[in-house]
Amino acid sequence: MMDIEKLILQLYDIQAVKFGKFQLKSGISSPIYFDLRVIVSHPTLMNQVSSLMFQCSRDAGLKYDLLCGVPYTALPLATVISSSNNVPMLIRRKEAKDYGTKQIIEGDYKKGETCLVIEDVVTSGSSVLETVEVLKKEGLKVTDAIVLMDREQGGKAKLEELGIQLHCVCTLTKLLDVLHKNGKIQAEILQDVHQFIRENNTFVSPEKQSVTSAKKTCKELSYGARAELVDIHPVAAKLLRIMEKKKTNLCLSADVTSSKELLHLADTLGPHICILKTHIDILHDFQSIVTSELNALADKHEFLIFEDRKFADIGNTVKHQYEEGLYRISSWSHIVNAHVVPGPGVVKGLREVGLPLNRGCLLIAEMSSQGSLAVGDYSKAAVKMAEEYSNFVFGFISVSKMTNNPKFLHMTPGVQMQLSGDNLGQQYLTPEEVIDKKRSDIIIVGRGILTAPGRLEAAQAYKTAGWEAYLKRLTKAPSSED
Ligand code: S5P
Repeated sequence: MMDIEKLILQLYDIQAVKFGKFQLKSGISSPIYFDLRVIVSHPTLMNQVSSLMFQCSRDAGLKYDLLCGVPYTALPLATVISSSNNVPMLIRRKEAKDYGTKQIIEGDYKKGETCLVIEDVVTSGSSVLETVEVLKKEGLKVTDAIVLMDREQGGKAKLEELGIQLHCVCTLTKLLDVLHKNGKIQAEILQDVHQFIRENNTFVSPEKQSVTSAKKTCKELSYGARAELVDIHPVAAKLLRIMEKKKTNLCLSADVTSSKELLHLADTLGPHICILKTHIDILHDFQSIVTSELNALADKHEFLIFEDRKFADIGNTVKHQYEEGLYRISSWSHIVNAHVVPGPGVVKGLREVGLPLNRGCLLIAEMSSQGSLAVGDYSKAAVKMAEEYSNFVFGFISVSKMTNNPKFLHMTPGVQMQLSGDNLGQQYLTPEEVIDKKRSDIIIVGRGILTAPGRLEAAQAYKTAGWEAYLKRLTKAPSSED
């Protein structure tokens, strides 16, 4: 069998490990990057890696009935281990096609059987954990995971705390030593990577948490930094840049019924907002000129337009509702939103129209109104759907932060500084509660501004309150993303 040193040199040769400047999923810039997907193009190496991983499980004396790879990179690794060693395997689907009804685990198993998890790289351990949770939900026992490369950034400790032993074929320290010894990387790179690993440990044990939280160096990303993430949606990037530049996280909910008043609001409050949200169907005097004038004002004052249409029908219907009819929403509105109740078809239908026009969509994960049914598993399904369709969906309407993935934006309605609700079920939170405590990104304010004696002054006050809450959050919140 191949030794670890040879394995490391081969991984380097096929560029499965790279040095430079790479943006990770969390937005953090890393001097090292693993792309172990390329192993599939090197079958001999694939066999060798798989046999090293199997050997690792033997050395640890593990007993298990089944294997399951963390999708997707570890799937072929698990397959080779399974077929070469005659161990049955399971496939975990990353996304159940229609929520709730489709099997999330494929393959035969009995409740109470033990499943070994296979993974390619571990950073914080959260991807392994996700698979562990799914397996456990199906009644399987999971106590161990085998990983090819441990980045030594806290994943092992986190998994251990949750009852999963992580066994690794290779550590980052070993990899760096071998590459340096063989003249593949210079001392400077070696130091850089070591420093990065030291400073970016993702795991803090509960006992240490209170001591270290005060001196954590790893802060939450600013709006501006999030705009530069490699996988950010173009509409989200534009919006985040506007927010950073204009120092505003205020979306005006311009719920007025006259076109003249709507355009006046857009022109006078435009300098203070990042988004103007419309309900175009409440205008009693709609004409298509209104939307072209709105677009001109959006360019003039640099804000985006969000038609709050809340699409909620089958894909084919919403496609027509978005593109055609009296309002031709897709032609002028940068952002729209949709309920997830019809299932993914609603997003697919909207995406067919919106994607070619560079539009973006928000999913309604939670609602501000009393007795809302958008809670629990429903809200979680909205997050999954957003992840699956993230080339079109870039965020959520929600009361609080739904995901730590910084590429998704959270927008929260039901914001007022004075009242706690209205007589029709609306419930209000203050800008500080929404941005600082609930960690949402954008406050959506309607009547808090529209019914104020001075709309301009009120908009300025909400802008300031929202921005101050954001600055407060930035200075204190550590990042918990993978
Ligand atoms: O859950 C929600 C989602 C939305 S988009 N609750 C809401 O209130 N909204 C919208 O936000 C609602 O349609 C309205 O346009 C705005 C809130 O208005 P306000 O006057 O209560 O601030």
